[in-house]
Amino acid sequence: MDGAADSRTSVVVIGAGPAGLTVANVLRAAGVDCLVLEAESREFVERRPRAGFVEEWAVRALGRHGLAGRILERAETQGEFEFRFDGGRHSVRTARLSGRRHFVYPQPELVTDLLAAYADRAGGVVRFGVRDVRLHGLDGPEAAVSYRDPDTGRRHRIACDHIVGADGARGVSRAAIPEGRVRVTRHDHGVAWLAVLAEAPPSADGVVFGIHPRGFGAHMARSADVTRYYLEVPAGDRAADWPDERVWTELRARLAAGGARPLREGPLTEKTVLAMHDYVVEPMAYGRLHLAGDAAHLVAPIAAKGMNLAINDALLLAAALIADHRGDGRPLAGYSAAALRRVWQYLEFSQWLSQVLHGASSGDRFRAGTATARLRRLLGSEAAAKAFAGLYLGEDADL
Ligand code: RFL
Repeated sequence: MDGAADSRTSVVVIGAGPAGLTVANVLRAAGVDCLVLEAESREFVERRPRAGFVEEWAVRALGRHGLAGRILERAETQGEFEFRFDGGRHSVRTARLSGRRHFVYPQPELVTDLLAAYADRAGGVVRFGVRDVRLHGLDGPEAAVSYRDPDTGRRHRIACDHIVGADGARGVSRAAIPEGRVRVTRHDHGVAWLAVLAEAPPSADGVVFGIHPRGFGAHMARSADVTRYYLEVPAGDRAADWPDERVWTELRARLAAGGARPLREGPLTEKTVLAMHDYVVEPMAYGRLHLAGDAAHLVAPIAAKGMNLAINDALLLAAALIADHRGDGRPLAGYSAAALRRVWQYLEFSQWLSQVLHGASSGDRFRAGTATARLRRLLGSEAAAKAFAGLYLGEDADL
């Protein structure tokens, strides 16, 4: 749409996920005007099930902005996990090895907290249910975002200095960048995972990775009465191919080990097949548009990194936008390079873990053999275990 803007703000944030809401909170606290546009309703984004692990550095960083109160109050922390293979159980004590822990905090809880802080306590504006969002003037002197109001059908146009594209993997921001101005690198792990949520208490204390010739299987404690499970499934399978009984049969087989508690079963409330692939957009910015979170990079949820990267991007970007607002454009110019350092570290770690988890079921003797060698090194060498724990907990971002 062309034509005059009906309002103006400094920053328009597209997407009310962890990335967009973190940026909006930090900007508002610093007195930088902003507005959030979200395609879904508030109820929907506050319930969408997804991530569950927040790394300790991310909790501390949110805490410095007053955004971690409820996490620190309510989240359980985990300091070890278990590999199961060849019928044996092998614990990796990540907290002892790295000095840090994972916080178990479901993504909808974090989104609810961030919305409460921004919209309810700080009086920030979020327009929910917006339709047909379009970006304008990305490489000109002033940008704008337009959208259709869901109730009136009227188009609105908001002029702004900067746009934060935090609209996830399927948003419109990335697609607004003209062809050839950014490089998109893709990687396919060649497998899919069936992600399920069971209305059942956990059957182990924390995370269990089952490595099995039939395919990888995982158990992740979420709360006293909800457990997340993953099953490696052939690429192209649909959720409908996996009735509940088939899921439990495979989980029992892949997570079996001497001395392990039997799985506590319950109704499966969510079943989604996730293709395990990654992409990275470089640079993460074009003109007045700055991408953050899954809009800029998708990391297959193999190592539970995506939401942590979204938070890292958001904090770097918010600080850079605040500096720009105060007349120093250098941090904004360096935002993409700074954010990409952690992105590539996490992609590399996810790929490493993917090879360990999927080697046994690959049907390839070389991949299976090297995966076992990695596992044995990790379990047998304190130095290898420490390096692993550091990456698992996300410390080595500045390498
Ligand atoms: P989000 O959360 O997708 O939010 C984007 C928001 O933008 C809205 N939107 C639009 N709004 C306006 N106009 C448009 N045209 C729009 N198009 C979309 C969407 O409705 C949404 O509200 O992206 P963000 O903020 O970048 O956050 C990224 C994380 O959501 C993602 O990386 C994680 O969920 C990944 N992930 C995990 N990450 C972790 O760090 N730890 C984990 O344990 C973990 N587990 C997971 C995961 C992702 C999973 N799935 C479903 C892919 C487990 C699963 C199963």
